[in-house]
Amino acid sequence: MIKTIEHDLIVQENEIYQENKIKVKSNIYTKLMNIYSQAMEEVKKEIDDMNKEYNLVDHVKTRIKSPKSIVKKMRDKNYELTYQNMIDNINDIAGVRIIAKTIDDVYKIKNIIEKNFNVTIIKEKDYIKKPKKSGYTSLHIITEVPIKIDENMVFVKVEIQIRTIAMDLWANLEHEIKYKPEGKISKLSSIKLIKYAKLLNKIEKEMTEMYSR
Ligand code: 0O2
Repeated sequence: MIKTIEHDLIVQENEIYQENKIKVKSNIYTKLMNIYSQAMEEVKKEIDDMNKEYNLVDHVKTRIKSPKSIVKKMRDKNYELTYQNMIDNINDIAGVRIIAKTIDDVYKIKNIIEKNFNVTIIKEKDYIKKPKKSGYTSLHIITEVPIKIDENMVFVKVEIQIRTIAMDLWANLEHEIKYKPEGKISKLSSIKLIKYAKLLNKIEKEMTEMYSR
């Protein structure tokens, strides 16, 4: 039987009905996050199994989005802070980042996920073919992972970001630079960051050609 995550929880917890507003210190919030963690772990297991067979992955990172980041994202996107809005619209509460060695491997990994994993891809954003204005490159897929809770099957969203080591280096440094305590970065720094992203991409492509020859 297909149900959304919140259905069972609404039945179990009157609390969600009382106000419907997210309360990060409530049981309902903890339960929801546990379900997201379970889904994330399922994906991680499948990646480990895939890697035993294909050896395409350099390393994997997983994280559950912090309450602060969830609330910030909802505010930025102008969503009222309800559980329903969070479940429906915040796709990266459970996040898995796969770091691959080459751009070709990024797409091989995506194809294996699509064909072999027990997940459904519901959205794909290819920031490798079409980088973001900031210079950011990565392949994002939003998946739905079936999780059994009691006797019911629920489908839980997990965002998988697949990128190369070079793309990951840029994204991590850029993130640190952008969120420095001094606040907003200058126009010049933004331009430099775009330039470095392009340079790294060029170096990566040329080195990959040598490597695949
Ligand atoms: P954090 O700290 O990584 O959790 P969606 O609602 O799914 O359609 P979404 O999530 O609003 O779309 O946007 P997007 O751009 O597809 O994906 C957002 C995530 O991609 C970010 O998550 C980052 O992880 C990464 N990302 C996107 N753009 C950039 C960028 O310019 N620089 C860096 N370093 N990372 C980027 P969060 O929630 O912002 O943060």
